[in-house]
Amino acid sequence: MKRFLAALIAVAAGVVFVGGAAWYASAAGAEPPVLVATADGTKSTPDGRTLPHSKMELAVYPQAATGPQGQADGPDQNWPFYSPSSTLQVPANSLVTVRLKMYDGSTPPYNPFLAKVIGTVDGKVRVDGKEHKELKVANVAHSFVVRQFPEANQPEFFLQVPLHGVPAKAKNLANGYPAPVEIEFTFETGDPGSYIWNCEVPCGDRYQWFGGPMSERGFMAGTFEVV
Ligand SMILES: [Cu+2]
Repeated sequence: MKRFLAALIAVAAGVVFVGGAAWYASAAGAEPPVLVATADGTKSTPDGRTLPHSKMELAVYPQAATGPQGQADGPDQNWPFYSPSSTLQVPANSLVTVRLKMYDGSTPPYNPFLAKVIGTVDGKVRVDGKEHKELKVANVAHSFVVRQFPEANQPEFFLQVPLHGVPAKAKNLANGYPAPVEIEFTFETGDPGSYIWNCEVPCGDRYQWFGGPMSERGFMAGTFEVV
């Protein structure tokens, strides 16, 4: 019986170890394939400089379960996510225009600061063609916030763009989603550096809705390389 117990304990310890390793690997977050901004000629800044221009197409979906690609194997099928990737790469010393289709409804942030646009080239975000310096808190669905690693010794870079949600009453189309809100913003990059981005509104789960997808690459967090 003693030997049986010892064997049982050894097996249990093995299960805990392997499970723990798998948990750690998933917590570390698999890095989705890199999405590189595509070159698109040149563009003028509001202060009259002409810089190389590139563009990037993104979308935010409310649920991985019905998502179009990639995220079907995510840790939770009800998590909202950025598509087609959360691993982003943009060129240095350039203007970059992001066009984002928002398919999710609003999750208002707890603080109106998070509804302000900071760091775009004109201080604005375009929502279905209309320009805004900030959004009504109640309309914010997610946000795109790029920032430093705390210990970083590299060019300062900060960008905060609140993303307008689809109206609560919007009806789903045949593809299972409402017509998306078309969001556009342009920012200027400096010298090369490695940054991270997060959504900063409480769209997740667990404690105060800042867990789950909020800390998972492939969902509401990722890397942002300026090269
Ligand atoms: Cu979010």
